[in-house]
Amino acid sequence: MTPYPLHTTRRVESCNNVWDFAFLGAIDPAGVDVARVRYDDRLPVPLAFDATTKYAGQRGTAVYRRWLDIPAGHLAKLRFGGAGMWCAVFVDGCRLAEHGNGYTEFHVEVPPAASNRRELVVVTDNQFCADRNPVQMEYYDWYHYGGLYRPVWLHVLPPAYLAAAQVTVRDLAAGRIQVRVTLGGVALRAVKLTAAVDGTIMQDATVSVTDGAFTLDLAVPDPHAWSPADPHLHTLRLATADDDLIVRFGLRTLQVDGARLLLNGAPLKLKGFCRHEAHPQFGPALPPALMIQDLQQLKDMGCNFIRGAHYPQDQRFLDLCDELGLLVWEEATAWGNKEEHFRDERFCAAQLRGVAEMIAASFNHPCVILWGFLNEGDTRTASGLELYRRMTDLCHRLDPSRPVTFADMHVASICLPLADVIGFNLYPAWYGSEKIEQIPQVLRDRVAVARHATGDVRPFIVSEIGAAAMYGCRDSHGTRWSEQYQARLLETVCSEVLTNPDILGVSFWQFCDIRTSEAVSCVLGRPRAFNNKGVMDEYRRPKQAYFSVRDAFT
Ligand code: ADA
Repeated sequence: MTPYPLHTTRRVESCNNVWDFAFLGAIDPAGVDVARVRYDDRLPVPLAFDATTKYAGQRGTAVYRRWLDIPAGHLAKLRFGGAGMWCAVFVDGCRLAEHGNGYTEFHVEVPPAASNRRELVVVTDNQFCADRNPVQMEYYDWYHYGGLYRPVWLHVLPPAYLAAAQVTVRDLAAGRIQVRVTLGGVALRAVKLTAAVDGTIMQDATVSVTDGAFTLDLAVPDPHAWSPADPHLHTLRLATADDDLIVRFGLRTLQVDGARLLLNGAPLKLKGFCRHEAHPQFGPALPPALMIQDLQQLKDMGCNFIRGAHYPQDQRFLDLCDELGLLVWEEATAWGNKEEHFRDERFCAAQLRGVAEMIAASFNHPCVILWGFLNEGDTRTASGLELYRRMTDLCHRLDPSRPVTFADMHVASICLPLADVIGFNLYPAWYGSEKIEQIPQVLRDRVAVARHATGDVRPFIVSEIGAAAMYGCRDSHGTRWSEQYQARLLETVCSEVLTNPDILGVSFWQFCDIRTSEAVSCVLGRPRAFNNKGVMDEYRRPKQAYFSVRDAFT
């Protein structure tokens, strides 16, 4: 399953078959002599090296190698869906790129050479290192795998190629869109281009190029709006003499209106879950069939909303959300960061880069309705305010069409006025001493806190709430950790969220149980080294709360 954008004229090849693989242990990856690595295994990719039996639980440097067939003299590009937690890319022994942040897509241009057969080596590393990857830290509450956990594709390119096209809806009723096109390779001053929407040519002309980019204003011949109930998609094909690029988009608008978020002018109620990409057998390298099953289970529960916790989700998953009409809060990688991080320019730069990479990769997904970042950062601090402002400004600049949010947890937050949509994580009757019956009042109080902080009325999402339940623990007392307790708590939240017009929606914590790090499990109380707040266990077997949510949402 290849994610959009697609191409019909250039050669695109999946690199997801077997690679030579060597695990070198806990060494400094900078010291790897790629020419001398002895490959001791063969691994299919994508496969996180920590998800397999042999490599489970290991931290260190792992090296992948395969051969690329690129015609001599041709430019090429490698598209990496995600490489954790850091990697360096070498072609024929030349270091072409480095990338930290395992969950964002990145591209590496491969310069032409005289040979047809090129050696690709990817050195990956999942040791925690603030220099290599400041956005994934050991204390975060999920397990950080390693390796190529999302697909890699090879693109054989013409000298000047179509790098990206971003579609923005200008007029929903008239079906008018604006397309920002970026070129790569040899710099051109003008390009002859055909633009077809759903197969109908809407423009065929020479356009001038400024700084490697140009903008088109196009009409969609038979416009059909996208919505969760009717997730209709259109395609745009751009073609030059020797390249093409096919993007898929949906015609929909978003608008914040007081406490409401309007999609195509109609108010939304968001009903959903936070979801990590994880499974005991596949680690973070979920096969498409499992993504589909996850979505079927969300639909079965009556959900229309997913918060991608706490990193951008796989592009193939977002393609499926576009097709099935699920709405997504997409979020850059972070967790509970503090002042010491916000004061570290390395951390700030990596955050800004992560959000820019996320927006570049996901711009055309109609399913994405919110850009988010910095989950539960310390929003009470001046340095926090500074970084949250930089992140908000960047999101608005890169994409003025979507509202910006972040999951806050601090009643004394000074960052809330920056958010277009307020997100609050809270765990009444779980970490706190409240009773389940008090939850509705706690939620109303939190809405009041947000209004006081912003001085106005904005949409409010309960971005996390929940309770842990051990799968199979059914207890007639209905105490904490039992399936009954979790079910009762979630039921109570559902009835408040569904009836309170001041609450835009909820993304329960969480879709299914997930592995976390052992360090976290001691400090936060995580039996089995799992975060057990899923309404399903890690194999997607439903707990009682699954059915309570389904009853409430459907
Ligand atoms: C936080 C955090 C989640 C998870 C949750 C919990 O809100 O954002 O990732 O750790 O708490 O289970 O306590």
